[in-house]
Amino acid sequence: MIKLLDYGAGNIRSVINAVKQLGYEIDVVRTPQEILSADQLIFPGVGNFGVVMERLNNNGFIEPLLQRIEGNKPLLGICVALQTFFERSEEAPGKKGLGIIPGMIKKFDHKKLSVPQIGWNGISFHKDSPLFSGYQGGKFYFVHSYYAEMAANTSDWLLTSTDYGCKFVSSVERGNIAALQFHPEKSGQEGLQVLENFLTKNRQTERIQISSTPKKTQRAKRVVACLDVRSNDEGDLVVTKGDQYDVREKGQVRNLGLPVSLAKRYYNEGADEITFLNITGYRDFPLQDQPMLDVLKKTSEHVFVPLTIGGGIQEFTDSNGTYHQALDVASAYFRAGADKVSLGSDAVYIVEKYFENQEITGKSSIEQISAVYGAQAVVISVDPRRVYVEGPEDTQHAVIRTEYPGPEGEEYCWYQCTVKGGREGRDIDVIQLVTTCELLGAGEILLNCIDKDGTNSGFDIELITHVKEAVTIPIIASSGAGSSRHFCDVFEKTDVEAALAAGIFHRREVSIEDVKKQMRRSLIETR
Ligand code: 1PR
Repeated sequence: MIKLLDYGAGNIRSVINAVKQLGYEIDVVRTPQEILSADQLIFPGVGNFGVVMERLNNNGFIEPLLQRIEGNKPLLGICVALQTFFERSEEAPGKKGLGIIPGMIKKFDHKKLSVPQIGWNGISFHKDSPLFSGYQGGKFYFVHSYYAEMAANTSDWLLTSTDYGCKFVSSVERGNIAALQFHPEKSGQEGLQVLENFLTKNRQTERIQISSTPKKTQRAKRVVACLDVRSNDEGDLVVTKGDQYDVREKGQVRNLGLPVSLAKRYYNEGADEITFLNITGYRDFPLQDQPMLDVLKKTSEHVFVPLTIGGGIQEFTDSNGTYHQALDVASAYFRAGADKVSLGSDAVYIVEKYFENQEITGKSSIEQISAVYGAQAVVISVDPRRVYVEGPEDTQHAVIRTEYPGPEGEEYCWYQCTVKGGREGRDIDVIQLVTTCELLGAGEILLNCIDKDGTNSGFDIELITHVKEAVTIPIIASSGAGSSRHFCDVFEKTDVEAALAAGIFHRREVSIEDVKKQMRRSLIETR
């Protein structure tokens, strides 16, 4: 009788899949009574504190949750669930939390570090717990903008802390009640072990060495594997890869493998995250026929690191005249197992509209998805291309002076945003795009570069530096990786949190293990 509390937000499939992978049956809680009767209850958390509390309240779940906690009946909270244990959150000041632990949830307010924290970080123990039996010292996957403060009044609950600019509470435990700020279901083998420890009734208590002063935890730079997916000419969904976005070779769509099996391979090789881009999504409405949803469902059964999906996340009226919001498409992807959705073309159109009207309507897909699922679930995939100019006075757009002059020896360029997979350039530059998307509630930037894509010549460090200076949300550098050294270059020369490659991994020229080995040799923290 393991139950999962479903209150309608976010990706619960991942938790279900992780529990099943461990060999247990799990069922979803549908009534308040089941909250009390379940032997073990998992309370997953994705999204906004206020939305979570509202949904718990509307479903009549608050009272039985409090009773269960009072009765010390096994419960494991994940992510926002940990935050709901507290009294209030800066994320939704008008909403009350469960109030089991005194205190307020605060927003990270850093000058130097990106917010949200998205990525792998360590934990430091403040007491023993069988929940971490077998722990080998690895990192866990965190994704949050808000955190529980370390305060004297949390001390009887405090299990581990983590550092991200400040020290915060990364897990709590008292008796049979525990909650984790990180996602065990997305933290590879180490995370599955924690879940298994919770589910195993006769837990072996194995003492963890606790240092008297908790040591500072180190966060890792992420290595992301990207799978560009589309139908080939035979109608099969394949992973493809372009040169500067041209995916055809001798007229045929390149076929570099099947999406689900490649994703599994990358998970086993140690990818910190996997991204699927449905590259023709802008023209084939994703909810019409559903192969990408199936790819996600199957992948999330075996892959326990974060999954991002992009392509075609935009509003749409289908052939029956039925209107679908972008939020509907995103919700379908989250239900199928995605942790984040990425918006490409639609983000450019939204920013164009914003510059036309200079108003924040709350109605764009970025704002809507962010309001329901949280900023960390909204990635903006940017497809920029260089436009060379003689000097800054030749354009209205944000220029850089480049070390790599244009065809006529031009020393300046700006980065033009494109839509429809690079097929159409628009009058928006990359800085306008990323700053407006951040303002509207996006949580991360996937920064491609058409000039570099598929060239194996290294990341466009100039572009990445230009964008990194403009936003505070995390950036995934993409396009051009040709060697392990290129990953070290981008991490040494810029402050990006993650770097992504496609071609070199698909063609087995470089493995993810190779990249991580090289990073460790260069003293760059990895998972
Ligand atoms: O516009 O919201 O429908 O989203 C479409 C998505 O599909 C966008 O994220 C866009 O980047 C992507 N896309 C569209 N056409 C292509 C194409 O290649 N013809 N792929 C495409 C973009 C770029 C990267 C690639 C890196 C690394 N792919 O994701 O994986 O450049 O490659 P490399 O390591 O081999 O250099 P919408």
